[in-house]
Amino acid sequence: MTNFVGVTRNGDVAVVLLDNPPVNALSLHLREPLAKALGELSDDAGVAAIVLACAGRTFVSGADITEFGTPKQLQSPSLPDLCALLDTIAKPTVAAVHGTALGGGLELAMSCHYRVADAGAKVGLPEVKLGILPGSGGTVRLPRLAGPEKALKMIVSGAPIGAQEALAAGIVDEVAQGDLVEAAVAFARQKAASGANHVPVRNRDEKLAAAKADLSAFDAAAAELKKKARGLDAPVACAQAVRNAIVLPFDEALRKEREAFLTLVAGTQSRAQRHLFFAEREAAKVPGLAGAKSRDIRKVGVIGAGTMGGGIAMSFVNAGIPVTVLEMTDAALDRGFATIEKNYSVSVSRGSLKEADKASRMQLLSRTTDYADLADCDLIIEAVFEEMSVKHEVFGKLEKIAKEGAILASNTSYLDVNEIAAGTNRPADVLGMHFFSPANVMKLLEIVRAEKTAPDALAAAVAVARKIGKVPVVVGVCHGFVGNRMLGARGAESEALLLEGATPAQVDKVFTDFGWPMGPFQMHDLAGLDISWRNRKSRGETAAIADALCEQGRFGQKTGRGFYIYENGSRTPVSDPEVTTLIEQKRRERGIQAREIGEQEIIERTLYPMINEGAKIVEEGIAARSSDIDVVWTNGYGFPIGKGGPMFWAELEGMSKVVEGLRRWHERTGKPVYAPAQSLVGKAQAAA
Ligand code: 3H9
Repeated sequence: MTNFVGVTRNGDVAVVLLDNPPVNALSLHLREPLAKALGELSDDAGVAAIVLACAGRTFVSGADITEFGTPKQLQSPSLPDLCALLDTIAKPTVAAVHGTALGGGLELAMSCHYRVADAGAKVGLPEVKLGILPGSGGTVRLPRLAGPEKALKMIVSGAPIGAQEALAAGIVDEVAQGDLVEAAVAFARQKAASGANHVPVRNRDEKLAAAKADLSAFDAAAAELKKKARGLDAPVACAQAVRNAIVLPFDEALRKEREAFLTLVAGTQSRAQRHLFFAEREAAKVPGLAGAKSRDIRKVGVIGAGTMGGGIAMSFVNAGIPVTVLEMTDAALDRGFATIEKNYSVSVSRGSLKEADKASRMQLLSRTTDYADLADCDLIIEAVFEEMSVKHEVFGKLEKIAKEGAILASNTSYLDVNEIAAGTNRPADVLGMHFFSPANVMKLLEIVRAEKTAPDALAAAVAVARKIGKVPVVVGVCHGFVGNRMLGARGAESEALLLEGATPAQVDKVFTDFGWPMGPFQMHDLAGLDISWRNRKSRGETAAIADALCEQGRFGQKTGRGFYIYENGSRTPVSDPEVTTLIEQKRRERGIQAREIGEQEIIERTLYPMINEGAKIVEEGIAARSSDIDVVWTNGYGFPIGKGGPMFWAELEGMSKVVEGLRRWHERTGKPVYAPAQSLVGKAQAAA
């Protein structure tokens, strides 16, 4: 008996209880006593069956990720050693699963003969999200339990499934009603008494037979999933490993899985994705908020039923929080509600939402044109026109009707939240909640802490963001906050590249080759060129090419023309000779001679200014840490997760190289975006 593993007896059934808070990860200090306990119980003639259960809030949620890349990860007994040991135990072994059995946790459970799950339990192999594949038999055991196609889907997506679905798939043998451990003990006792032969999962090949005979359906499904891999190695390796499970003997497939795991875990993509896993959790730790009280948010008001307001409202009702949407007119409400309805109907027709769930979500939505109807809301978010005078008008109305302690939030993407707060008589209740479009889909939520925001209001905003499935990052007040301020630094130079000789398609290709879903010009076209045009005008700024396109009414995809042409509502960008002519004209006006622009230059002149701006943002305290910036960019702007976000990528690239590049471009152009931030210079010196 140790602190981490306890063994108790319930008659002739032994219950092994793992206790390694917070999530029972399989750290070496847990694996050692677990192997010892299993060895002893296996040899103990007085034990008829073994139940493996966990203390605390969850079953084992995986290998201990903090051990990856350290000697502890491989130290014996490793997780594969434990699974192999379970394979050799003749008496029935039963995993009692509550909370989440993820990754190595599910691999351990699948190495038992049977699994009994709590009704609320979830099981999954999320390794792909960490840039790896299951490395302890997950890819060879799951297909044997659930069939290869179900296993493929679960392993390549990494998404967990609930207990009932796991039961139907054959991953779980029983869903317990009542006390889980008691149910697992009863199940184990009954299996032991049955005298049946307990076949380890490794020897259960029945569900592989059909795919073994004809691989075409499996290969087609794998090809479909691999298409979405977008430069990531892990999904491809996952699909290959499941295929190996079908075509190779168990031990051979297991050996190949281990080999692939060790290669991936040592690679930069997995390092980057592990960095993001911890960065997201770190971002939830807001300086000055430890132990702060929070406010309850039970009802939300949203002002504006346009694309943004509608998406925000959906985010809350999706999580079961009722929302009242306010608009100026009934016609605007009709339009907004029709769009929400349509969005849910699309999900129903795709099979991702049940009709009944759609109905219950719609029921949580109410509508009004009267501010007084927002009086019972705990949080009111405005998503109205981006202009300070309009914001002041809205907040002026809100301060009159909102109940005491209600949080008043602006969804502004650029404006000064201190100024918005100063216009009210309750600045402590005011903060920014900057959603990203489409708000019901995008994970990122920048929560803007203004000078006078009360800690309990901020804590409540962070908590509700997590509740609705967003990844919150608390940021300070500056123009554009973290994401859009850095986007501005990138954008200025993208246009300069065109003036000096590059084409939109050439720049965008460098971005998609890097792993972005789209390049800056495709993104402008998608977001609408008019939005940044209006923003530039409000700040007295210009952008020669983008301004000229807007003057011609070319606002991007919504008008069918922008930096590219979009024929007949298509979303595929096609290069437009008229844009080439326009760029040439702007060049001539400025007396610029076009020159050859290479890939490295495009990277240096777009990504380096972003990194530089990011470093300045941290220096100014707008972001609490540079990993918060990585969370913003990977969750809100499509920065490739396999590169870990701009600040992590800068470390991979080498700080000296980045600073040298910034200095070089600063000398050549004199532009402030290239003047290296002090903290980058310091890091480069430390690395030299
Ligand atoms: C694997 O298993 C590989 C194997 O196939 C092969 C091996 C040979 N390790 O998320 P939370 C920490 S790969 C270490 O806020 P929740 C986390 O950092 C693994 N630490 O809680 C946080 O620390 P702190 C496959 C971990 O309730 C604290 O626990 N498994 C691990 O919102 C609480 O976490 C996964 O990928 C870990 N595995 O969500 C599952 N997991 O408090 C990863 C968590 O200092 N985990 N921590 O910030 C999760 O998805 C969620 O943590 C979980 C709980 C759903 C379990």
